Amino acid sequence: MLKQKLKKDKPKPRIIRLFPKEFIWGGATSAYQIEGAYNEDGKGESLWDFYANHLQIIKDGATGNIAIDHYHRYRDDVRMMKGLGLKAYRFSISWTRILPSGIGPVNEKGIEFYQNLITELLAAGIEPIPTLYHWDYPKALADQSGWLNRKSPEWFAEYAKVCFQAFGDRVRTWITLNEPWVDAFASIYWLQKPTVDTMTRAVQIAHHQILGHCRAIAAFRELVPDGKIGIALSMIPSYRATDSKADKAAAIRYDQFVNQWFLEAVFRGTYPREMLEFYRKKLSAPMILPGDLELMKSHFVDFIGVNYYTRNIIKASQAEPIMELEEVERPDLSWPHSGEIYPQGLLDILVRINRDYQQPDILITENGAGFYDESIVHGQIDDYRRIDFLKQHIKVVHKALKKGIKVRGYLVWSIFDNLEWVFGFEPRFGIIYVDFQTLNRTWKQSAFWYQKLIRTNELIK
Ligand code: GCO
Repeated sequence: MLKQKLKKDKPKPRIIRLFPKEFIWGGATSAYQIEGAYNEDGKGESLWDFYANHLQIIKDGATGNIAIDHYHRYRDDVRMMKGLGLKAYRFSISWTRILPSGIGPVNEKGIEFYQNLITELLAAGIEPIPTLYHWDYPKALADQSGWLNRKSPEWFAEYAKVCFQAFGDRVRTWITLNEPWVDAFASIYWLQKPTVDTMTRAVQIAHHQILGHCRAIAAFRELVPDGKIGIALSMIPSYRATDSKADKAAAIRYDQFVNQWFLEAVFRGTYPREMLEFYRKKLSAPMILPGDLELMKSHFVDFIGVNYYTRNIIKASQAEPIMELEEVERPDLSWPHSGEIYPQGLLDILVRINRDYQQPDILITENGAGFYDESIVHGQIDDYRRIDFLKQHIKVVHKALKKGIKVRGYLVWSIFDNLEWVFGFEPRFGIIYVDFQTLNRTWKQSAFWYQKLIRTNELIK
């Protein structure tokens, strides 16, 4: 009896996971999703400006014209980041703020905005980590077939050079592209339809993006010789639905389609052979010209950015005759927005990258959860579901560190609620709540939680 009572009163042991002193806690955003000021100070039109304003492809006709007005509020926003204790901030540079037509004349006002932002960040002790391209492609170049144009890698490198020259003396860590797979392929599902034609184009676009990435790295080595550069890839580990041979093959192919294609390109300068054959048979793409593979083989990343949200469960299917691409079994997608909560998938991906590509430096460049039903109640936003999500994934990061995997940092997506592409302003991903009418910012409970995690450097469960 007494024994039992004692047992009951005993506080549960607290499991404390300590992170290395130099671990980089941070947050991420992207230009189109937060900046607004879509036509101010000489900024040129981007494809997303065009989609939103002329094609109304975003839910409820929403646009990024104002977004969360970060362009005018960046000082306050950085102050909040400082309050959170962030060590790093990943943002993206709007290509058409710098080069309104994509190539050609530089817009000094655009340069000035990012100089000011970088100054604020450095003064706040926050490392700036810019992404050069987070999907807001210059409309003027899109009119010349965009990434489909054989010149597009060169265009991207020209823009990258301008950025390296302008900011390279103060910015050490860079990211070339955000999620080329999503940009090239997922956008087909959002904006068009998968057909032989659209898929053929997507494969070619993905190839040109990789070439652009390599050319940017080439320029980087010259202009910012002591900096580090990487790419942010959407990693979606794929698991077979059953043990059948067909499902197994389908899961492997899906993995090559989404993950391995890009991993091989940036680490080994090549593409997975089977996938290449598959594409060639179905689509007669990609067209790889002499010199392309040589370029890919001479410019590798210094680190890999992993964007992780969820996994896919794959079963073989006749459902999509175009690609005979596998069917993705999606669990309830309504909660959270980003899919099933599956932290093990993050560990699996980290273990695999570590094993297959000589233990590279890894930065978690995005991880987070979006919800549709958050609101302020009595001045508070109790987003316990997000806290739980973050805890589960950060726990996995700690596990990876214990295995010796070189995860250098973790950037939560996102610091602020923002414009979630075609889904508009409905799903909220921020640890800071934004009232989209007044644009007021309010810390959610997850922000307080994250602040404490950063301050103590320990995850307590
Ligand atoms: C991404 C996108 C982000 C999204 C986030 C949530 O890189 O996947 O860059 O812009 O907002 O992923 O879906």
